[in-house]
Amino acid sequence: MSDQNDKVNVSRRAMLGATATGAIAATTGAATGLFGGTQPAQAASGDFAPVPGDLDEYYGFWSSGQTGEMRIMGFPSMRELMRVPVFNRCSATGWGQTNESLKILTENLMPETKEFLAARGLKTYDNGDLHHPHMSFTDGTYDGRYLFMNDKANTRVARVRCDVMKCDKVIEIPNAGDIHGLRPQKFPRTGYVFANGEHEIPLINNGDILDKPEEYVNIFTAIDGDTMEISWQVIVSGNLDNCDADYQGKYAFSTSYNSEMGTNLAEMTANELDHVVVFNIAEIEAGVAAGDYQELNGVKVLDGRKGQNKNYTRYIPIPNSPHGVNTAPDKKHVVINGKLSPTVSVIDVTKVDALFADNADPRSCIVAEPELGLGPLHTAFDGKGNGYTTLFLDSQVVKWNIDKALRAYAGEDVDPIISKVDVQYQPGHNHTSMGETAEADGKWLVSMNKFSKDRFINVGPLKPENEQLIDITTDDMKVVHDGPTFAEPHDCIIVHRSKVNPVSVWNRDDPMWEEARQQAAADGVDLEEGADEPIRDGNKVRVYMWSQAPTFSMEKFTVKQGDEVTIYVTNLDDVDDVTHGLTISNHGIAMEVGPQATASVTFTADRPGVHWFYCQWFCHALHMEMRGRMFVEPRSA
Ligand code: K7E
Ligand code: CUA
Repeated sequence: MSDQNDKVNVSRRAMLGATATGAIAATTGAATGLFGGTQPAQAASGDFAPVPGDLDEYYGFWSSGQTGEMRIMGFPSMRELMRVPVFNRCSATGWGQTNESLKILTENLMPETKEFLAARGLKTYDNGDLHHPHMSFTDGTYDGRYLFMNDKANTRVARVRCDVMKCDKVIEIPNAGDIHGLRPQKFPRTGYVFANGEHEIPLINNGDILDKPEEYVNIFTAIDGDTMEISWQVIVSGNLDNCDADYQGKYAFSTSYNSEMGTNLAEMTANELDHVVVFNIAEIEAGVAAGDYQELNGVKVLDGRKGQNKNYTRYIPIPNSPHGVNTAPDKKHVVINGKLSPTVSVIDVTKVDALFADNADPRSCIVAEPELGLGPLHTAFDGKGNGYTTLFLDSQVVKWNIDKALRAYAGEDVDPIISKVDVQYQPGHNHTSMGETAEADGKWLVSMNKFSKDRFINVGPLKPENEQLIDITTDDMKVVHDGPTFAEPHDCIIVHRSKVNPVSVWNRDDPMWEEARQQAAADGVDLEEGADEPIRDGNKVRVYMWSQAPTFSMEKFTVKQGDEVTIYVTNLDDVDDVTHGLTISNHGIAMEVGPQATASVTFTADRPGVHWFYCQWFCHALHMEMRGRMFVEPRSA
């Protein structure tokens, strides 16, 4: 451990120590260091090893935090297979630059956002903070249609199509402040995608209210997963962190670590008890139908704050600053992870009805509250009645039995903890194979650790994180693999490969390039035939090319300085793996063109001279020769 690391640890310890409750202090004692425990020897298991040519049993869909993309991993080998740009700008694929991607990224931005960006010469944001990727459900399990994900940085939610593994919708969420927790409805289907606004802001955030936190609110949003339109929003008391839905289709649950509505650390952590908000979906839908809402930025906003005497929400007190919410595959229990409290709180969803129907004591639905260790953040499940909870401060994962926790809470002398394993280090999310569905299979757990510390050779001050693969088929969990990752996967899901069936070649009728199709038709051009010469329309010039390894249909074309040029490339190759690209030298332009896809890019040709365009996806023995010239005639000529 270097001095520098020691300093980081000390300041983190001091920070958390200063805010910890008495409950934590009592259980930590002096013995538990932040990096306590010894490292286990690496188990020699052949199961996970990436044998060349072997295919993985699962898809892992990984977030990437502040990188803004989604990643596809082979699991359990933990080989990174693909990066899917979503909120980020991608140099390889042209995401954020092609007309097709810009349409998706801009069509659902609010008018004032577009104005704000335009003033800075931007069409869309080129950063994002993607925390939570989740697949659409049908009847309590993954259905392979879509993946949904949040952008905490710029208050957006996106959808990725699982047939082509490309993003097809990005929406900005009005009224809410910075979307964090996101989960799809599990039953009967998705259905709704629930999204939590984490950061408190005025409901109408136009500058009239500034430093008056008492007038700030937080917003819970339900999005229609089929149309990606916002169905409704609910104003809540306190902030919103993570959420999950039940298997009955009745409720969604969101944690609030800032029930205090504080604006600094001391205020946010002041109360011993924060809460979980329960959203009653049928009651909210009835409220919408009855017109009990205000319309703000085109969205129906209901008031679910405490003291409204409405049946939209209930607030369940939970010990200090709860973070993760995880619904168990038994379809009955929801685990709330305490973070500053060493406990998790287990909700029985069948007891939640009484909170709404009879105004029962909100805590009456809590059926267990086992003390598991320091800094519980997230819980995963094996489908065999056990939970696996990450302990951030202890740098451990704890395996515990739900039934034993219920019995202990009822007064029986039984210890719910089965075993603990050290992880390296500081775990946040964890996830089990199929673990957030009714088909949790209890084979694998991945622990997503925020620090890698001494696990890899030094790459400078910015270190990778470390994701550890854990065999959970036996009671003692075995760490079998370390996997470094770049900034910063928060969360992942592990989906059996039978649930996902992507295509290898695009369908020519795909809606992705509908605008290109329409423009070509207007120009009398068949996208697959291309045009021999650029088509001029005032100072707008359209170039239609096809690509087929190793040639483009045009070896040269001429435009005039100042022209607004759009180049359409249709890839006629229709075999797996033969992706082409189009890069225009010294223009900052590059895009991917998948097999049978059409892609387009628009730019102003303002550099007179000879500029080569070339294919940047290695496609053929003569890939280097796959290039042509763009002549830009000077304005004076
Ligand atoms: Cu990092 Cu899910 Cu954003 Cu917990 S969240 S760790
Ligand atoms: Cu086409 Cu390289």
